[in-house]
Amino acid sequence: EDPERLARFQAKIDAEQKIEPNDWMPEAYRRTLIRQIAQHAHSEIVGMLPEGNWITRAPSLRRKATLLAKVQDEAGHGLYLYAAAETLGVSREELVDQLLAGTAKYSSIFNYPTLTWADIGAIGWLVDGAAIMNQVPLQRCSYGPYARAMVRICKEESFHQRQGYEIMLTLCRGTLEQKAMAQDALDRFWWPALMMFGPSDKDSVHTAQAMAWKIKRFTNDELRQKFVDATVPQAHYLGLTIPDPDLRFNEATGHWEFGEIDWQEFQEVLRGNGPCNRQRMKQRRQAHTEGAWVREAAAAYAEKRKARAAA
Ligand code: FAQ
Repeated sequence: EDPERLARFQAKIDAEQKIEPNDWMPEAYRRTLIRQIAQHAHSEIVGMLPEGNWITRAPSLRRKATLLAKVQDEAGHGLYLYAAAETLGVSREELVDQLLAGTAKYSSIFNYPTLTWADIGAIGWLVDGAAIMNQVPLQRCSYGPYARAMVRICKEESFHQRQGYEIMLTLCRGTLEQKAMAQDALDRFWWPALMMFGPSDKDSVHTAQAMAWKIKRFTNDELRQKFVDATVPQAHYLGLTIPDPDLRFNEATGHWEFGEIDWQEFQEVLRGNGPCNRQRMKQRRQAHTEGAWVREAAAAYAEKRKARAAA
C-alpha cells in the first residue's frame, strides 16, 4: 500500500476523525474491523441462548416480560452489528455461514450453562457489566458505523446490567436458600466474566495495532481492571463473596488486585471444548434450518413486489 496514503489515513485517525465506509482504508484495518464486529455480532446472537433457556421458567410475569425484552434487544444488537460489518464489504449471509460452520469466534462466556434462575441475575450483572465496560469506549472507535451502533447498544446494555443486579439484590434479600443460589451463580460466572476481556496484554495479538488505529481505546487488562474495581464493591453491597482468595485492595494504587486467571480453561473454550460449545452451535444451526421458510417467504415476497412494480 502507498506509504503516503497510509500516512494520511493515520493522520486522520490521530486527529480523531471518523473513517466512513466510502473512505480509503488499509486492507488490514478493514479485516480487523470485520473480524471484531463479526465476533461481536455472533456473540449477541449466541448470547441469546443461555438466557432464552429461562424465558419459560422465569419466576413471575414481570421477570418473564423483562427477560423476553432483553433477549430481543440482543437479537437487535446482533443485526445492527451485522449491518455495520456489511458496510465493510462483507455480506451478512457470509458471516452467518462462518458462524454456523464453526469457523468464526464468539465470546467465550456464552459457552457456560445457565443452571438456575440466579444465573440470569449473574449474567445481567456481570456479563452485561463487562460488555458495557468494553463497549462504552467503542463508541469512540475510529470506524463511524461501529461507533454509532454502540450508542444505542450501550444504553440497552446498561438497562440489562441493572435488571441483572436487581435480580441478584432480590435473591440476596430473600431466603437463605435464595442467597446461596446467588452466591453459587457468582462463583460460576466470576472467572468466565473476567475472561470476556480477552487474553492478557502480553498475549494479545491484536491490541497494539487496534489501539494505534483507535479501534480499541483501552487494552484488555486495563478494561478487566476497571471491571473488577467497579464490581467488587457491588458484590460487597449484595453481601456476596468474590470467589478469589487472592483478591485484595491495594491502598497505594486504589485498585483491587486479583488472582491468576485460568488461561488454559479460556483456551479450551476458544477451541470449542467449553461446557456448552457443541450445544450452542447445534441450537444455532437448528434455528437457522427452521427459519429457512421465513427467508424463502421474504425473498418470494420481494420478487412479487418487484414484478408488480415492473408491470
Ligand atoms: N472469547 O488479540 P486479542 C455481548 C479472541 S458482550 C472468544 O486480544 P482483540 C453482550 C480474539 O477474538 C461479548 N474469543 O483480540 C451480551 C482473537 O481471535 P482471532 C462480545 C476471544 O480482538 C451480554 C484472539 O482471541 N463483545 O455479546 C475472547 O484485540 C449478555 C486474540 O485476542 C465483543 O465482542 C473471548 N472472550 O480483543 C449479549 C466486544 N477474547 O480473531 C448477550 C468487541 C479474545 O485472532 C448477553 N470485541 N478472543 O482468531 C472486542 O473488544 C475485542 O475483540 C476483544 C478481543 C476485547 C474481545
